[in-house]
Amino acid sequence: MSNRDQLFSEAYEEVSAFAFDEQVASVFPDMIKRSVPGYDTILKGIAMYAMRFVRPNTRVYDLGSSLGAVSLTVDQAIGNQKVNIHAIDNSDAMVCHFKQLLEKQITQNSIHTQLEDLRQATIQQASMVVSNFTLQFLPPGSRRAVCERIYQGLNDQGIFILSEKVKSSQQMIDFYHGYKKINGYSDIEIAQKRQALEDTLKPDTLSNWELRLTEVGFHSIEVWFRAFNFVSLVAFK
Ligand code: GEK
Repeated sequence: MSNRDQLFSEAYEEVSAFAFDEQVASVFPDMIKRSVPGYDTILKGIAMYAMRFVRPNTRVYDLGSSLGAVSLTVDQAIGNQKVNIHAIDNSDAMVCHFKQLLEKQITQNSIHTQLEDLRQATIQQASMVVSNFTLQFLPPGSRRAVCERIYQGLNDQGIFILSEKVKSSQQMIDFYHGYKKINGYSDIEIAQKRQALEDTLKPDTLSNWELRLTEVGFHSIEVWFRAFNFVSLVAFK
């Protein structure tokens, strides 16, 4: 059982910028499940795409792996295919927690944890690259170059799954806050988390993402999941 996320339950005079530190890592499974609408469904969708598109003896990249939910899901879904799964995250706390989890797991393929900024990571021989709610944390100016590197690192017929919080109408944002309330977050928690993320998470519009993916070369891009201002896209090389 993971610890309950209560990081913003106390009223602060000043809210510090959100960081993926030890405190966040220790409540992360609860935080992401209660904050990202459809998180479990998205993981199931990723499993389905992995079963269909991951090829034996290739690589899979999990960019911004946190505690490795995507890596573990893909590993389970594909069975032993001699695939190298690269779980990349630049948070020391996240990588440490994921390594501890891996010590207690039997995996069927190799999962390599990498403490690295994904902007510097080498991506090659990949049949699948997944960024499940990570590129939203990069400075907007660096997002296109990352998409280009992902495209270049994919094998022909490889796929990129990109999940993002997207810029949307105030009404959609209000609905999303209602969803967080239903999941047990108070108004103060919702308001303070929003403030903490203000400079850290800069959402792009869905059409900007679609344009960027088309411009770097992906030939078919589709939204396969959406709930409020949270989307997941699949892009084919
Ligand atoms: C999941 N995918 O459970 N380089 C590498 N990692 C980064 C970078 C960067 N430049 N910037 C942020 N991160 C996961 C959830 S969480 C999403 C992903 C969220 C990492 C950061 O340390 C964190 O672990 C992850 O991206 C984003 O399916 O918390 O909303």
